[in-house]
Amino acid sequence: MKELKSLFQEKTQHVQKDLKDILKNHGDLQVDTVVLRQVIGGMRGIKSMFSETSLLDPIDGIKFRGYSIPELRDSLPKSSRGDEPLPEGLFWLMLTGEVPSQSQVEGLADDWEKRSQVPEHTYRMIDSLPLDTHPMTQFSMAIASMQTESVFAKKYAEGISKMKYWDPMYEDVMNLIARLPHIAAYIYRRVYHDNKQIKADESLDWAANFAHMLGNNDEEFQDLMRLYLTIHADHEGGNASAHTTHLVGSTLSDAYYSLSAGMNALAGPLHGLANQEVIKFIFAMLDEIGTKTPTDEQVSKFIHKTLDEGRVIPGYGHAVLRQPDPRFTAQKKFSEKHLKEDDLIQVVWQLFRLVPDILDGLGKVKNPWPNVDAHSGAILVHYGIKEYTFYTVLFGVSRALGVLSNLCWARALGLPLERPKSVNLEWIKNYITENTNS
Ligand code: AMX
Repeated sequence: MKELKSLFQEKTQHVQKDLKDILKNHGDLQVDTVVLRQVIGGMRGIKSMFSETSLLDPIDGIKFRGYSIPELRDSLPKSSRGDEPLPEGLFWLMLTGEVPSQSQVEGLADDWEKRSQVPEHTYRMIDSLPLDTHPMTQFSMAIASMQTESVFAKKYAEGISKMKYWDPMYEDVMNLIARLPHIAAYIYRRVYHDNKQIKADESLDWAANFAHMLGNNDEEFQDLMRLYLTIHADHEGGNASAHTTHLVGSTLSDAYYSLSAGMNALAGPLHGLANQEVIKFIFAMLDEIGTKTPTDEQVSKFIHKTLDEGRVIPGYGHAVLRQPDPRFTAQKKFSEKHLKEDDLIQVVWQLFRLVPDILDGLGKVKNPWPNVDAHSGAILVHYGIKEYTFYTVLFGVSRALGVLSNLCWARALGLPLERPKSVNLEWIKNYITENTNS
């Protein structure tokens, strides 16, 4: 169907040109409470979602129920074997707005441990996929495959009152969170370690047990996982994975469908997949330059070459942030404490010194600073997790904490079906004619 394809391409060129002109000449034209630039430009900054768990400030970064990342590191309960906050505590905080006690997080970890049995058919489904299926595909499909277990779907079919939706949603959410590390570790061991699976250690906390099932019992790595699973958990409601989970949930789809959809959004390279793209970018750069310790000049040249090829610098930029991401800073602090001498970590810091000025020089990038994904890969490589196609799954296990607590809230508050209004080119042109002198 060559004719259809070329016709389509021709049509897109016209609309592209029209939209570009409209943005240039009428981008600031008010449409209801927003401007045309926001209608066409990915809804940037439109306040149109309600989300209790966290709030993102362009300068200060993410605050979870009012707590910044440094404050979380001080306030949340910790394991007796580490310095980093327990993600169980962050989940409790996001769900209730209260910092839990040590015994409350231990109780939550016990509860998740009891709920952690993954249905057999999920393992069989994963096993049926080709080994080279991207781990995010395996992860998303595994989550969807557990939908057979949904308490919400069962209760809905029985005719539950809408006042009670939150209760089966809470049960689904708790069951899902309990099982995610098991599925993720299973995929990791299946794909990269000859399917040699490692049994859970019930004595460990949620993150440390995950580290253990991945195959690393180093206490420093377990602490990294506590930090990692805490800082990636939430970034208010409008980011693509949170928004997708919320949108799908708003149709009263259960937590399994909703999270699986959210993970598909996380799998995009402009979102969570950027963590694998960053390390790929660094490896390609070191490979091309032929050294582990490149000069600033060599690095700058590679960055310019990447931009000249029409590609983005992964790990840099953000739709909301306008400062270095505090999640990047938290990982930098961890690395300054534990991994200062690591060559790859030095390259991450070298990029941090060089990339922002280069991006600024383009004159169009609104935020030239590193985001969360700029740092994580190099740390994981240090602890032996070198298989970067797995990185976004790690992000996903953490992101589930935020988006699933939001799902509980959405059902508890009876938040409605999401249904924004879209408009077409003809509508926009008529609107401009009716509302301007042109
Ligand atoms: N490298 C090169 N160009 C970049 C850039 C980067 N890191 N960040 C933004 N730009 C470009 C955009 O592509 C856009 O170019 P265009 O006008 O030719 O289309 C222009 O600068 C303006 O973009 P923006 O308003 O500054 O950013 P945005 O809100 O549209 O996009 C983001 C935000 C994150 C998608 C973008 O910065 C990007 O592509 N970064 C690299 C990928 C990445 O690191 N993603 C992870 C984000 C965090 C996460 O979700 N995990």
